[in-house]
Amino acid sequence: MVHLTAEERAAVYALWGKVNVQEVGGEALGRLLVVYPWTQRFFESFGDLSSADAVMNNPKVKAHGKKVLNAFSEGLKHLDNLKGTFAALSELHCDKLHVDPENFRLLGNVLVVVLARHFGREFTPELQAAYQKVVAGVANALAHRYH
Ligand code: HNI
Repeated sequence: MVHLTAEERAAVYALWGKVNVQEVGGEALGRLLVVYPWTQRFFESFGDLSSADAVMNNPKVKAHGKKVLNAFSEGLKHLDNLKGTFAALSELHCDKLHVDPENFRLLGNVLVVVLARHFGREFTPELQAAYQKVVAGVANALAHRYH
C-alpha cells in the first residue's frame, strides 16, 4: 500500500507515461549490476558482465531490465494492492531465485536515479519524493512473501 495524494498520483502517472520501458529498464538493471557488483551473481548466465561497458551493452541485461520494468509498471496500476499484485513474484524471488530482498530496495533507488537522469528538471523534488514512496512500496511488496 502506497499513500500518495491525488496530486502526487497524477504526477507519477504523467511522468510514467513518458518512460521508455526498454531504455529505462535496461539502464536501471545495468546500473544496479555496475554500482552493486555483488548483484551480478544472480545473472551469471547472462554472459559478459566484465566491465561497466559490457554490462550496459549486454542484450540480456537490456531484455531482462525491460521485463522487470514491465512488472513494475503493472504495480503502478495497483498502488492500493501492491502485496497482492506482487505475491507470486515475491514467492518466485524467495523460493526459486533466492534474491535477498535488500536488492529490491537497491534497484528502486537506482531506478529513481535513472529517472532523474532521463527527465532532468522535470523530475522535481516533489515528484522524486512520490517515486521514492512508490519504489519503497514495491520493494516491501516483493519482500512480503519471504519466509
Ligand atoms: Ni526479478 C526474474 C520482476 C528485482 C533477480 N524478476 C524476474 C521476472 C520478473 C521480475 C517479472 C521474470 C519472472 C518469470 O520468469 O516468471 N524483479 C522483478 C521486479 C523487481 C525485481 C518487479 C523489482 C522492482 N530481480 C530483482 C532484483 C534481482 C532480481 C533486484 C537481483 C538482484 N529476477 C531476478 C532473477 C530472475 C528474475 C535472477 C530470473 C532471471 C532469468 O531469467 O534467469
